[in-house]
Amino acid sequence: MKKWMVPVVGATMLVGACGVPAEGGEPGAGDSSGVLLADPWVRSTDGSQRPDMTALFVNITNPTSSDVTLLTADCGDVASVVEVHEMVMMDGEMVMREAEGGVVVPKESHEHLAPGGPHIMLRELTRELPAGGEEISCTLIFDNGQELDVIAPVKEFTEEQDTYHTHEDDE
Ligand SMILES: [Cu+2]
Repeated sequence: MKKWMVPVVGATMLVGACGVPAEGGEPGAGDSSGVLLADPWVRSTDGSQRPDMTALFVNITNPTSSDVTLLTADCGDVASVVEVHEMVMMDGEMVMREAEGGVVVPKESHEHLAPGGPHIMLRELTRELPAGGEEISCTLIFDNGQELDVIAPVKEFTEEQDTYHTHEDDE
């Protein structure tokens, strides 16, 4: 199976910037290039009420003319269970659940995996993940056959990162 390598090691400051394939993307390359990943990070377990779980976030851009679905991810031995999650409104509350069939990245658009939105859930962590301590290597698997590697630094969650995501129940 083909592998597309996306150099995302150099962390950019473009957290949440829309539609910017930070590095490795060829602007205007169009259809043939497939989906692109930018700004991956993993939430630190520092101060977490549930240090046994965390999530991977990344911006996915789909410049192609077909919808592409993120099916699953492989993050090695850091977590025993890796699931693609979505947020849904239940009884007036946003709750997460496994995204049946994956998360769709619409054609010529993008999907932000971000706090408050869809994410890659890492459950049954095999160790704690202090901020700044390490980088997590994951392979994201899409229904168009792409398997994209990311190297996600472990970072603390900040409100700044959350402001890029709007919820239906925001003021
Ligand atoms: Cu989750």
